[in-house]
Amino acid sequence: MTGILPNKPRIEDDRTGIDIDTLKRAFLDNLFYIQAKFPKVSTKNDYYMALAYTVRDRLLNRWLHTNQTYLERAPRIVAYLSAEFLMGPHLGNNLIDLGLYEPVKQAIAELGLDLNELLEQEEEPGLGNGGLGRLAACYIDSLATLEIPSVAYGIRYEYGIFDQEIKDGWQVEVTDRWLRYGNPWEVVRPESELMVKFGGHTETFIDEYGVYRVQWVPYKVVKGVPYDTPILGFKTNTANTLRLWKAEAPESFDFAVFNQGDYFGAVHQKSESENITKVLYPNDETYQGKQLRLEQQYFFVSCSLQDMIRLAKMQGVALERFHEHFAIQLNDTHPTIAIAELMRLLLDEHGFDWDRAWDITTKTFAYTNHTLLPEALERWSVAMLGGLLPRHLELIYEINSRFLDEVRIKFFEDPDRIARMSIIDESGERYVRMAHLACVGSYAINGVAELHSRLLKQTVLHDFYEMYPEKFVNVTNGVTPRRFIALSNPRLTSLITSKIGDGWLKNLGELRKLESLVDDAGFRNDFYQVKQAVKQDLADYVRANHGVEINPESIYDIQAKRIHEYKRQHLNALYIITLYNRLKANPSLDIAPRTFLFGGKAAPGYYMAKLIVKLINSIADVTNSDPDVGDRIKVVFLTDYNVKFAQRVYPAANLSEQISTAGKEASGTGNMKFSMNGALTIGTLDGANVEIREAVGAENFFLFGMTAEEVLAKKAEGYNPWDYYHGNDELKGVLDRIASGFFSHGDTELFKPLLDSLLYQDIFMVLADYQSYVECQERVDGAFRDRDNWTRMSILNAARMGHFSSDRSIRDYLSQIWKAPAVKIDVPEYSQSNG
Ligand code: Z57
Repeated sequence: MTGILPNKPRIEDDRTGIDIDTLKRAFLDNLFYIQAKFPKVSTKNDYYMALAYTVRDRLLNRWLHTNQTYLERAPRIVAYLSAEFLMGPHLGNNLIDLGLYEPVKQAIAELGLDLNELLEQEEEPGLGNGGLGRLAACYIDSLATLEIPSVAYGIRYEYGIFDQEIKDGWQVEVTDRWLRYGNPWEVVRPESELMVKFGGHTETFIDEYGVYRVQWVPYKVVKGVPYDTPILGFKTNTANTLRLWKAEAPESFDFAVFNQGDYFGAVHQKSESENITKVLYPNDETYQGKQLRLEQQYFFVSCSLQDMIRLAKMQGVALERFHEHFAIQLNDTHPTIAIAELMRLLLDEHGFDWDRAWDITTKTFAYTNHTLLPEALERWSVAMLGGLLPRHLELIYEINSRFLDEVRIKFFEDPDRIARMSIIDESGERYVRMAHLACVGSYAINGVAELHSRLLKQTVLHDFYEMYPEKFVNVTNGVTPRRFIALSNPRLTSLITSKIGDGWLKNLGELRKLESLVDDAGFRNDFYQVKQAVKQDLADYVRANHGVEINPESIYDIQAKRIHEYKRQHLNALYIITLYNRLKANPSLDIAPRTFLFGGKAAPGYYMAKLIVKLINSIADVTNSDPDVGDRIKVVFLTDYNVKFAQRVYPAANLSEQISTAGKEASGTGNMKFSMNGALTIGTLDGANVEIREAVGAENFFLFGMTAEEVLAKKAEGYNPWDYYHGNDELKGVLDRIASGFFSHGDTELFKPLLDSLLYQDIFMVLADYQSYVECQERVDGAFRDRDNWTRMSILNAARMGHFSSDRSIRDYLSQIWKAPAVKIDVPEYSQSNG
């Protein structure tokens, strides 16, 4: 549809201009013409929306030119498939990326408003649970910043991760209605809808060339509608796309035909279709096996692959060369059904033969593993998968049978290995092991930190490593410094920039230039003052939202992450009780005052995690009001930890708690965000902690606990937590204190499940690491009293974290896995050429 229309519309200056007066005029214009409000009757949200549209207008040039360039030049594209994108608020980030933060702040101030208050209005898209979803968000930020042609595909959940409330110390979940006031950052593309089939059966037939073919006769068809959000690069013209799919009922599937006069049946079928993208499953690291979840996965995967094939065709790229055109990254096994789906599309819909289709498929996909925890590994019952995706089950069987033939040839006379490696688990009820399918169907398999990648090869994927050693690589996770330093910590950002210029935000290695300043007493003082100011901000927030007074002079000791037994929030809690018991025994004990802050959500069905939340709140009730404790210990459970709130938390920390059982945390990424903002870490040799410690220097890191090898050895020799309980009076005193009902108004039953789990199983070896942790915390206490030396260590942490930028991670993916070159985007000056 080009015809005689000019390719470029006339763009009003008010939609592109960035001088203060134009920004003010544009803001008022959007308030009037989009929000339909005068300032007199406007709410804060109206102002937020007017500003969001003002910023959106200013990024559209970049976005449309990027899309047009990709369409014309058909470059190699990285497609990042993820069931979760935990984006956090867009407005502030887009202002930073466009370089508009300061002028917009001024324009808004001149209108008598406060930019921070408007930023606070944005309801964040919480379309993820935790680390995995947030990693995807950091990666698409870096892909755009590095000018890599890419597209991110996912699900537009109507309800993201639940909002957390705390009632009587317990977590209560509230629906996240993030779309309630509209979403100014997305553009719906109804003209690009696609159809996805479910259920039914397959039929065979001989086609016009006499070739044996299969066709899938579905039970139902669901429509996928794409919603696009621009993802800006930092100070580049590149604006890539996050394309999220919403499920709807297809009106073309005429209900009247199928449900003669059955109005209610038709409406029911409509709501059933829309159910697919209704809500994000709120479990992090536990697999549930729910059919709706498989429907979500297949739905977004099928839409995305069809979309890529459509684009390739539009660009005249032959499907034989699909793998040259796209590198598809599978973010965990959640999108792994894509391997069977691409086979189906190539075989059944595009007439390829098996060998060619398999060759293309296995040159297209790469798989990232994010966990070794057995409870997180996805396995779909054969009955369920076959009921929902009958053709895919046939294809998976065929893939498996060919794969097992190869295993037999490579490792002849090892039948155990066949059973262990089979994509189908046949030890009881039959299951499809998605990680095995991912390994067989991908050309690269990566873990997310060096230790994790090594353990993957040694344990969970050992057989696959022996089969395909060349597929295995490591890519250590990283985080975006744009959101987690520039946007979160403007004070630190100005201080750094005043010393080393502003190149570091694109090239985080430049932070190393701060190292030499560590001997400059003036700089140390400035750095200290920044930390104190940010701590004061958090104190104000905590007073306003929790009614608790916390002391900015105290150690801000923070553990912020999903609540999970392997992350051991309860080990932290045991230390708080240890200190409490010591203070009760010796009220004049001299300790560095500490504020223990916790933030994080528990999966709604994870009983033990919810009990840990209750325990922390119960301890807080006691310690925060006991006059013997005074100001020396404060405990606060920060409600509803999310990306928006995390941005307040990371900059304010002195001490970052990274205390998972060694070998259990694949990488961790919060550990990086804290350290970049000058927190010291207390941590085990787990995940990326190992590499962080190497980078910042062992003398600037508080290490404790068993190593992953020691954990495995202890487990093998038969771990008995009772030995630790009976062998350590202080530990016994802590556990007995909980058991006595001291923190539960005399109720000795409340925390019994938690105590029993520690004393009778303790699979995460909390008791075994307790003493080492307590001693390490004593070193922290001592170190904090030397304020100037603490500041030195803090500076060195920030200065040496350059390696953990997600830009470095993406460069690693590019050189080892994707091999997709950057493409520069030209954006002609609209206001001039249209003048
Ligand atoms: C999730 O957030 C992670 C792994 C999973 O298997 C699932 Br499901 C959710 C996390 C890991 O626990 C972190 O250690 C890691 O840093 C993060 O994924 C990103 O790789």
